[in-house]
Amino acid sequence: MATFKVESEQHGELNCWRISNERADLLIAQQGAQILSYQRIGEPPLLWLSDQAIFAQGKSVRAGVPVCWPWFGNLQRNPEPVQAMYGGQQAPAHGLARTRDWQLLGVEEQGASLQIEFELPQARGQLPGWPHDVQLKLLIELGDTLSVSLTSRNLGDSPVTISQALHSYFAVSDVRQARVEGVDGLHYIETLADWEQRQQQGALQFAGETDRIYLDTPQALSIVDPHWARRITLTCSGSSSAVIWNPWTERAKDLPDMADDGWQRMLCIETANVWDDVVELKPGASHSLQVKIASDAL
Ligand code: TA6
Repeated sequence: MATFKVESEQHGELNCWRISNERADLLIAQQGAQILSYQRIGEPPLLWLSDQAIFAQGKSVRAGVPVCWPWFGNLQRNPEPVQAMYGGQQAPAHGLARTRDWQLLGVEEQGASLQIEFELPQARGQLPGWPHDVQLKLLIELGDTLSVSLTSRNLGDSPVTISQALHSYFAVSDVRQARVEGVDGLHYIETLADWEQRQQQGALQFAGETDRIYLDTPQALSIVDPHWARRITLTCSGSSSAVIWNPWTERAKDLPDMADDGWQRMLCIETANVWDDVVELKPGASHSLQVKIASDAL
């Protein structure tokens, strides 16, 4: 007996699927295999979908969980082995996977959860400027929690080095009231101050534009949202780095797909393999980057 409902939806130029049951509602786009929204029934949204999101081919949606692969951010800021993998002209920010159509391999119930699996066929040697042979799959599991797992398997005969992230946008009542726990004492790269290395004191509270790479991260990080009386917990594996981002007032004004005050209702914690945490895949090797997202009342 199917307990999940799966419906096709069109959002602008993008093919999407809405998957729902009595506990949660999930919207996924074929482009980028990108989760666009996730809400547990009776709670505010867990993942944030911008009010001014643009649903266009070739453009990542400002929402949910964009998959950054086979590099994160500006390629020029990546370690040399990641840069050396790319032979194209202009390297798009956050790689090549988030703006391409993935193939839906299957939707299957496993006990009380639903597994949705995607593959990016072009990763097998057909990405422009990136001629390596990697099987790239994304497994989304919807149950009591939401789990997202990105697996890269090197099918070629030479090593492949990647950086990557599950660039998750979380919904909060007001970022100025929220805090991120689990970062106390960690070293981080302050990308807004010449990529200087600093050390975090206490929980992270937001008081301005934030764009940091946290290093040697623990398995669990959480977002405490006092107004919504909610804690969102991220449990990560295959990762020891995380990027935390909020554009704040001025950067948000420059983003055409974010309302001028949209920054107040979101923050990104991006489960990542970046900086000195990039992944080298020997021929035949595979790596999975995973985040499980849960929420509890405070
Ligand atoms: O992860 C942080 C970051 O790299 C920021 O520097 C900011 O640019 C953000 O991602 C969003 O990037 P995008 O290309 O999606 O506009």
